[in-house]
Amino acid sequence: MQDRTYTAAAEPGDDATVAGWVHEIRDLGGIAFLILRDATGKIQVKFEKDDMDEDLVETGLGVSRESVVSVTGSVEEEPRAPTGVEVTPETVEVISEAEPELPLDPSGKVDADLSTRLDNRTLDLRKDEVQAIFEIRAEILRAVRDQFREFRCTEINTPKIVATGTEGGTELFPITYFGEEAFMNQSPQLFKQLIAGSNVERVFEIGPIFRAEEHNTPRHLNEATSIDFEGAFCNADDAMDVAEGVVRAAYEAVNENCSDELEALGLAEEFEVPEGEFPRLSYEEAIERINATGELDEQLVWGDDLPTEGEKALGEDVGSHYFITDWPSEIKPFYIKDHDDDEQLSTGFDLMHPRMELVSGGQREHRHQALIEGFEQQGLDPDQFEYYTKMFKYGMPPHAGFGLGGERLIMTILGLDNIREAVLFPRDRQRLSP
Ligand code: ATP
Ligand code: AMO
Repeated sequence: MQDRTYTAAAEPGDDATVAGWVHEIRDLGGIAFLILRDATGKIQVKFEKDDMDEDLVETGLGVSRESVVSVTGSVEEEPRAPTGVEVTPETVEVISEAEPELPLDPSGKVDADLSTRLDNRTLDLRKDEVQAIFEIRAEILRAVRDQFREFRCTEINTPKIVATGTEGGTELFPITYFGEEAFMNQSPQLFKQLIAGSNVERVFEIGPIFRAEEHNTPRHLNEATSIDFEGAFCNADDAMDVAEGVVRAAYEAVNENCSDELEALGLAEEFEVPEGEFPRLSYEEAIERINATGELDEQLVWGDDLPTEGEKALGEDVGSHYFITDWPSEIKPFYIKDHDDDEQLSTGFDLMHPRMELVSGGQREHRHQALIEGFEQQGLDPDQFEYYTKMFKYGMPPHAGFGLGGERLIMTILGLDNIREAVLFPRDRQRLSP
């Protein structure tokens, strides 16, 4: 809109046109105020009824809440106004009138449940604290990108329509691709490895992954944003360093650049960047510590996957982010390399936030023959993956990488109760639109 001034930029002495949504109308009798809201904040528009054109007063004060209006007038200093300035209007134009009955109250005075909020995201996003989540999300993704660039990584985009799954056969969404069976990708895993094996060497991708998760939990989505890294000539320790660097960069960026948003979320006082290095516990130490907490009915034995209650107990015990390394080979996928001196033990690792898993990664099996055997051990047909395995015959360096759940990162940084709050239009078992 030409010559429009953002509310936050309106200065005393200006003649300005501000445009936005009618946040509130406060009628005190002889004087009344329209509070106008835009992306940058709110501004007070003053109507002194006796001194103003009747039509102007009627238009400005007769409009329903959440209508879109444009106000032209003079900006003056006014210490009693919420932002210290107010506009005395010369013209008020109603651009788009809102129905008086709203499905959700953007002023936040009436609480709405998450489902109503997600059904009416446009109205929901008019709340400061919801807008703040998505401003912070954008800042986190920016910081993550910058950090990968500092690690000399190249950003890539890999296909989302694929021929094979990688993360276990039951969680694929099948689609039809010109009469052929295809799937929505679960992870850029194989593609990022294929590129790390070229002399691009270090890559990252921020993109959607699709998983037909059966469970409906506060930390699973059916479409999530995966932050992936893969680096040639890296081992698991190197990949852990990168994961730690990226997570820390996200916290630092929020701390440095999002003070208004943290304020809107009521987190300004308590927000902290994690201190010190994230401890690295072996899987064996992890199960011993979980067993020692006494929180589980049954003791874990070597080879068990960690149950959610176990992760929770360990998270409370450690009290910070931590890695779990050296998982049993059997519970890690075919592309994870085993230790050379112990094939029961993999180089796979997870990065945990005390509340949940954030990252999985590891060093990859780069030896062609061992990779083929890995497929067979997991009951997969290596022929189906030939497009991938054949590149391991033409010079594949040792390499390592990880996948970091973007929404889980945002959710844990901001202490959100439900992962759906970190996505504009979440996909879950009940929700396919909007
Ligand atoms: P009435 O007497 O019929 O309520 P009025 O025109 O006399 O209306 P004021 O007495 O000037 O209104 O103000 C009413 C209230 O609005 C007071 O509490 C005053 O502090 C507040 N007020 C007045 N002007 C402003 C302003 N520009 N910004 C914020 N508050 C204001
Ligand atoms: P994994 O399957 O553990 O590993 O996924 C990596 C991370 O992605 C996030 N995540 C999810 N977030 C929300 N909803 C989901 N349904 C969901 N599924 C996964 C989690 C998880 O830690 N290819 C490997 C990574 C690698 O080795 O590079 C992989 O996909 O935060």
